[in-house]
Amino acid sequence: MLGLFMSVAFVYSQNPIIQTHYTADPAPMVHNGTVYLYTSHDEDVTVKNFFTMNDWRCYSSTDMVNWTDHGAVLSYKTFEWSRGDAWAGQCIYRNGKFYYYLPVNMKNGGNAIGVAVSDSPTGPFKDAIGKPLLVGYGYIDPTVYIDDDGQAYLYWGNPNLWHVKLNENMVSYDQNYGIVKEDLKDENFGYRSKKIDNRTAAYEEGPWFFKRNSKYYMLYPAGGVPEHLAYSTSTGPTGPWVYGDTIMHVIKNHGAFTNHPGYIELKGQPYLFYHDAGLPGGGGFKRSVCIEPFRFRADGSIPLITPTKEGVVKSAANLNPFKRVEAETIAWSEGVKTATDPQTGVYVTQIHTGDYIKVRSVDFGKGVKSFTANVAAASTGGQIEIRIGSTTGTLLGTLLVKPTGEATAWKTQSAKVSSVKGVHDLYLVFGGGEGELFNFDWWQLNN
Ligand code: FUB
Repeated sequence: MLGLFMSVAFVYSQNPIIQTHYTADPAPMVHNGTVYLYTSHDEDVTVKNFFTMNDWRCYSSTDMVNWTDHGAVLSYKTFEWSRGDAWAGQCIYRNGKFYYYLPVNMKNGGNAIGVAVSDSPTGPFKDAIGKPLLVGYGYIDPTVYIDDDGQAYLYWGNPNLWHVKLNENMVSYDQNYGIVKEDLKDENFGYRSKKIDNRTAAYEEGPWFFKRNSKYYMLYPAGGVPEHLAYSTSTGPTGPWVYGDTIMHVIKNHGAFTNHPGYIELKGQPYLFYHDAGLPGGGGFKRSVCIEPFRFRADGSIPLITPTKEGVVKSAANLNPFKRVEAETIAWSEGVKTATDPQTGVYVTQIHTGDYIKVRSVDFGKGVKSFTANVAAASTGGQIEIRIGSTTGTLLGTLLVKPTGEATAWKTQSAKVSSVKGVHDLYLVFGGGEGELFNFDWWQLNN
């Protein structure tokens, strides 16, 4: 009954955009037309009623509605000098490498920012310098931006806001320029109505720095907790900052007392990324990333953005189902989780009867003849119904998933499907007996 209620409630949902894990602190990056979304990760089991965060995950999309899970791309253990607390970071591309700036706690308990590097946006990442890049109390939540003249800036901090000029190698900073601390005044970072700990201005943490049309923007959670999102602008990369306005009010759902902004523009459409606690079981330590498209005003100011369940309504591209589509490419799912296997990478698991995956804007072209899936089932097996429009929409065909002997003994299996043309939302609806049915690696349609 609860399942039925959830299905009805979520038919039109796109937010939160990831349903297989709790995700927080979105850090989107556009690289060669693909959006890579880096997130921190709230564990399913919260320890000592506090942030329980061990690794960072990556998802990608070319259409802003279907997100492919690349799994955990690094953990706090990547930094040998860290003891945990994998909080909010940001990744950026320069000179053929991806630099990922991440806050963790050191083995002695102090805050530090590390930098990891990879040749690929989806990792593996390794510690770039084998030691912290920056160490200091409140040194969390780094945001990085490379200006048009090639100078890179790293801002960070709670409850203060600091910045450095990164050197071109991206793994050290200009020691002569030093570490600059902002003077947090109301006119720069908003009026703080909740006066705690001698904090001034509304700025709290989680800055997101970018430039658009020669204006520099700083988005940030503000006000103390529960946090709203606000922004400031500047004519230069190092200020002076002028307070803009609130861009998202406090989200009143299930106690997400933090928020965290991320921003990209794709195909001329600006998107605000943030987090709430909107998944079942969600809360302050079980958050979920969401997206809202928006428009800047003509003067470059940012309007108030309302958090919605619909999120991105118009996909930025159609999905081609005639080449391998990862099962973990998902617009919406219920019941399933993802896991990683050394042979096949990320796959969909914990599949039970009634669970489903929705894939949006699938272009069936001039028609389709069969459906192939790479699956593994220790003993039980089950079935995948291939439907369009909804979980009870037109049934194109059913793949009977036969046991393959082991939970990760992958085999392709196929079924005939009745033809359909044009663009549709595809639903893969799972069925069978009791318990876990099978694991699911990828699928494709054949014509
Ligand atoms: O996710 C842990 C912390 O909560 C982040 O570092 C902050 O920005 C807040 O979202």
